[in-house]
Amino acid sequence: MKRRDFLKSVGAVGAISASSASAIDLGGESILSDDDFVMNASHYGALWGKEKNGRFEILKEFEGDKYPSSMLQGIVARTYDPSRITAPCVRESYLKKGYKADPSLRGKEKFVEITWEEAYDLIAKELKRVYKDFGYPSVYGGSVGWYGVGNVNNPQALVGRMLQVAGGYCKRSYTYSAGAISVITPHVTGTNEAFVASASWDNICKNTEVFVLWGSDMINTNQIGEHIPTHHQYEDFKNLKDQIKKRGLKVINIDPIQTTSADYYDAEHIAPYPNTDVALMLGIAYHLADKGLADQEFLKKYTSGYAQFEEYLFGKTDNTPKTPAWASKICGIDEAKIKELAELFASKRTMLHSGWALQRNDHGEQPCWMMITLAAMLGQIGLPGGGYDFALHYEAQGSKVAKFPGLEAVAGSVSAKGEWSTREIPTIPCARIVDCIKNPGKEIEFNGKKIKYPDFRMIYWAGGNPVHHHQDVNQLIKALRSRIETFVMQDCFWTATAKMADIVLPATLECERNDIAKASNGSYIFAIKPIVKPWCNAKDDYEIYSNILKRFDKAAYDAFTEGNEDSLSWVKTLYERSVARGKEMGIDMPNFEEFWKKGYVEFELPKEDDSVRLAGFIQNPMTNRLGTPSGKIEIFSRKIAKFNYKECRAYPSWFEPVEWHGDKNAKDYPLSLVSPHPKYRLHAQLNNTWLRDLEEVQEREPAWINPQDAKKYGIKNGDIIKVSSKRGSILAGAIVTDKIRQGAIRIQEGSWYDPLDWSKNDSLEVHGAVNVLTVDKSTSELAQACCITANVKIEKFKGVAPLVKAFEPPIIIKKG
Ligand SMILES: Nc1nc2c(c(=O)[nH]1)N[C@H]1C(S)=C(S)[C@@H](COP(=O)(O)OP(=O)(O)OC[C@H]3O[C@@H](n4cnc5c(=O)[nH]c(N)nc54)[C@H](O)[C@@H]3O)O[C@H]1N2
Ligand SMILES: Nc1nc2c(c(=O)[nH]1)N[C@H]1C(S)=C(S)[C@@H](COP(=O)(O)OP(=O)(O)OC[C@H]3O[C@@H](n4cnc5c(=O)[nH]c(N)nc54)[C@H](O)[C@@H]3O)O[C@H]1N2
Ligand SMILES: [Mo]
Repeated sequence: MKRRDFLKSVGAVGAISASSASAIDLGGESILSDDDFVMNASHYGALWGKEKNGRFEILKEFEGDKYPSSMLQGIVARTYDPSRITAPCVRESYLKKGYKADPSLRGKEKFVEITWEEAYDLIAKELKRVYKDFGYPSVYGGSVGWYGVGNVNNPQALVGRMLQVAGGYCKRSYTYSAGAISVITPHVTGTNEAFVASASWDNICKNTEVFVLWGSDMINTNQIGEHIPTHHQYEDFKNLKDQIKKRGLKVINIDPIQTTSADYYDAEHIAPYPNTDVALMLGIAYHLADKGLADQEFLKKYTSGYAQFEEYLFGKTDNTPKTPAWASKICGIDEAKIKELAELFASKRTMLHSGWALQRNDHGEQPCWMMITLAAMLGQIGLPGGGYDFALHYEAQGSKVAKFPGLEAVAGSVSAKGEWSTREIPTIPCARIVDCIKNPGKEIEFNGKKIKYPDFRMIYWAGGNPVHHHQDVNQLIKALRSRIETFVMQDCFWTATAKMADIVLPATLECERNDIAKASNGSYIFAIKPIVKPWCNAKDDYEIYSNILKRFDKAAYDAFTEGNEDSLSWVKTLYERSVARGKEMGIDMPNFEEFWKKGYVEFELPKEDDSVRLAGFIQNPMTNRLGTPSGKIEIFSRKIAKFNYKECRAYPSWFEPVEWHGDKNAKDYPLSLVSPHPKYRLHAQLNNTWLRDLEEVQEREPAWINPQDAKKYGIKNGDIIKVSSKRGSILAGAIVTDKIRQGAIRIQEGSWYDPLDWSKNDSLEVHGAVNVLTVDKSTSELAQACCITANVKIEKFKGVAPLVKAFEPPIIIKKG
């Protein structure tokens, strides 16, 4: 398949051809030499950028990028979007009254521009006050979320590094991405399964007979990278597709949505109700056990506790056998189909691959545990092309990795010893933030331990946008309008979170700074060179923190900087450490000057990678014991049994979600929400560019609904609809499509929050910010991870559609 055809199949061709036209075919003839372009990089890929008349105007895809993402094309536009923050700003009454300003006015007031020196003074003074009055755990520096790329200017690592030496802080544990899987799977297999593929793509392409996309749209989610994507994995995706014709590989998509990946593989679509997968898995497991299809030898040799689980499966513990008929009522898939799946999986080499959406739901620990259990019953774990996987959808996992010396990053804590060395840094599970703000001193369970919430008074958030990413946004806004005395936000744009802050600091974008980054698969180290000067008064994150620390002890400043005055100095230090490590590994690298001039160093990828992660354990489970108490796969966990939790038993099991199609509120709120990751954005990033025109309906985030539901609620394709849950309402644009199952609704996360009236709590949201609808509950006492779910109702919006103002900055009183 040619690249262009591929892009067409993932729906990106329009954007790519438009960009190529502006980048190289200027009037049919190139007027720019390659020398005019500067190397830079982003979450969407590496790029060559060109400045014209002082502005970043032209962008070329990096030639080593195998399948450039259309998102790359938003980078120029975002640089000059009016939503850019142009100077440090302070909320009007905060400037007058400081921490005594009325918190309930957040998001309702004007801002006043101040100088950087004033901003640094203000923050340093306030940190010192909070340390003195309340103690350091009252400073929350636990920003969670994304930011730009670059191993120096990672605002989150750096905010922790700064606060550590300034006097201490409370940080967060885990993420919204993989909170439940990261806590449960170490109990089950001894490994955090979220970030390591179970087998290489080469191995899967050779051996797998049935490939199951169980809540994974890997062709969408691999577009971006935590590090720089080179999209080599799209060659693997293509290879997998070739196996359909070559070897009769079957691809099955188990997802309420017929996804981009399902379309690409022409997969069989099995569409359960959202948040009911554990029941479906149990129904399959029951049929395997009942028909003697479960691999007893495997279970005996490699797992522990299957017998206890089987009692539950057969209903001996609760009088409810988890038969296919039982499962069918919950998940909405025919009983016959459930049996067919069980028999198919047992008779073929089957890879059960899941992304992370299942574990981002209520009791998200269970689908991970249950999928591993199901794979164990099939007896194919550790065999070529079989078993389970939770990582192939992310960061080029499973794809070949280059022999590469690594690239260090400026760490989130300092290495120098000082008065900070003995200070304990408390943590809270990131998604419990609102519970924590509202209930200081409350004790919660967390993975067998107890955590006592600190009394937050000051929040310093850098990288991330909680008003888009956190569930039940109306509650978050109310919490931020209550106890918090000072809220500092450091971002490049006037996101809704920045609008809610007291002190807002403008950070540079990658195209405006010096930095360094690696490719996700280790195939390159990239120079991030400034294409243009920082927009208005923006500064590098590193520079901002260093300057704040100049207001503290010299020892703190020195520990933070390690003698590096600016980003470029760190870039050199980090590169030279790679060169030194390369030497030890026999990898020759150019010196810094040559690297910087050329813009990248390339590292060779191996021709083949035929690895299977658990093969060693399967060959010899005695010498290659897993890191669990029994050394085996734990289907029953004695350790979890001891925790005695209500929402996580000692074996994988079905719990009714807080909201779902089968609960008693479903009459009033009949549709189950799925809010996957967007196709033309990285969360809320790039929503402030023309990329949104590729998807929006009447300027609102699209909401996919099934034709049967559309008919029932009197909605037509293209209508503006009001979507409401028990927590709030948003407007969205209806797309009526049979790519979604009846009874479900799909609204992507990341549309910029836009309340009709900022001065009110619980305002109608008019742009489609889906987290106004979702519920703020934790998955269970075990992981305390986010649970992104909601039951909603829909109606056609009548009247004049409110203007979308999400991308307008607040009113700002300028200096002078
Ligand atoms: N409903 C629903 N909600 C979800 C999810 C879901 O699936 N459904 N997914 C969850 C998941 S997995 C995640 S990871 C979160 C993501 O949520 P976030 O990570 O909070 O979302 P982003 O929009 O990527 O926010 C990153 C912010 O960093 C800023 N930024 C970029 N570069 C820089 C920089 O160099 N310096 C500074 N200081 N700032 C910078 C950007 O402008 C942007 O505002 O959302 C979670 N929320
Ligand atoms: N384009 C793009 N790529 C991204 C990101 C982005 O914002 N944009 N974000 C990155 C980040 S931070 C992360 S954490 C990863 C996230 O990676 P994932 O968590 O895997 O991605 P999602 O899009 O949330 O969900 C994947 C699929 O699960 C389906 N799904 C949702 N609920 C259910 C359910 O109850 N049952 C079943 N069977 N399926 C369900 C969704 O319809 C979707 O097709 O993606 C990364 N990649
Ligand atoms: Mo994520």
